[in-house]
Amino acid sequence: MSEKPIYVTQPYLPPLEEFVPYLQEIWNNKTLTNGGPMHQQLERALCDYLGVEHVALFNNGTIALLTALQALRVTGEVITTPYSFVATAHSLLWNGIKPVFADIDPQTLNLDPSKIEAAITSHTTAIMPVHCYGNPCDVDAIQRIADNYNLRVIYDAAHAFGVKDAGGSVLRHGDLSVLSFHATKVFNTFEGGAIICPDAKTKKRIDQLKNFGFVDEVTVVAPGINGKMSEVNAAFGLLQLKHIDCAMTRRREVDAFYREQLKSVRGVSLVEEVGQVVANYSYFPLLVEADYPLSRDGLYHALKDSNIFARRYFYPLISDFPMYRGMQSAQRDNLPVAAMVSDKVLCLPIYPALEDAELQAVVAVIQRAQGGAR
Ligand code: T4K
Repeated sequence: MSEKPIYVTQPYLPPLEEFVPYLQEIWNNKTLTNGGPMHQQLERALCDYLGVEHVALFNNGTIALLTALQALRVTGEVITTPYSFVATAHSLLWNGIKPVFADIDPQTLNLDPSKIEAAITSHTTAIMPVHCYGNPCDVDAIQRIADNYNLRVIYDAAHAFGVKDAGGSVLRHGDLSVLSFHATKVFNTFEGGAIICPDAKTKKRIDQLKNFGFVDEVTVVAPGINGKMSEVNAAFGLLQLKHIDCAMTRRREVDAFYREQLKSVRGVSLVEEVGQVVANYSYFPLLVEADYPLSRDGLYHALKDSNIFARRYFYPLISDFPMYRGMQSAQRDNLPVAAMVSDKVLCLPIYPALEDAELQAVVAVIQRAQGGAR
């Protein structure tokens, strides 16, 4: 039994005294929001760190998703995954777009390209895949489909901060990629998010949309929203960025420890990295199989009894929530892989401040149920 609770994640917080000079600067210049100096600095710093051309900061990932769809004037039907956080599909409904769910690939747990193609209708205008847990989608196959059918691609890249494939940042794929900087993410600004876009013209439209559609003091060109990131959030991002490599190193150690300890536990399978050259270790999902002595929920509760709060990301499937489950594409026989994975998945605690003894405690519960199997 762990003395203090161990949650699935814990935000990385640099020493408080390091944040004070940033606050002092904000207090001095009295610009609190609306694209101030911290906001501008963070956009530039993230372009450099991520290796992308344009970053538009947002107050959270969900508003960034809503705005990305508006920026590309997406309408009609969008093909997406049921195996994600509910914000992915909600961003479509909020825009009056019909989500069409397609099944996932059993290895990557991302949208299966062959299922995307089968879901296309005359109303389809875009695809919204998710790089789930930071594992890259099959971006080449998705782009081929998009090109063949003249569809837009907006990646929900909420989990994919810093992930690279052989060609560079995974965020360069598709028309737009959307990040979340929520407290629970690898890189956080308390709340926050961003749209990554390839050209200055699109960035300008996104910047207008996130500021009510204003172009200048008296001109509004679109029904925009308030999606701006405040100076305090941006300042925290600048500080966080100084520590990110260190935080990532510890995440990698945690991931390696779990993999080593759990590889020989019968009935537990791990999700392998696929396609990334640089991973971000944002989540540690495992699948509880039929030959493990406990059910997935049984293990979830056994961990809870030891003060360890693993999470069932992503259960239930988005397509099982009331506002989606009546849709034809939401039926379980259309989504057998997603349904199976959702019933087996459990995400273990992973964050930089996890101590070795805490890691041992997590693994011990999983091994104990196995009768100490090694
Ligand atoms: N797309 C995808 C694929 C996403 O995963 C998300 C967000 C979005 C879009 C939307 O992005 P944002 O609009 O959120 O920027 C959490 C997060 O709230 C959510 O951001 C995230 N995905 C989702 C996967 O997880 P909950 O309801 O599980 O969070 P909560 O409050 O239960 O937190 C989990 C654990 O983290 C807690 O048990 C303790 C720890 N925690 C949490 C917070 C908020 C802390 O230690 N400190 C904190 O401040 O949704």
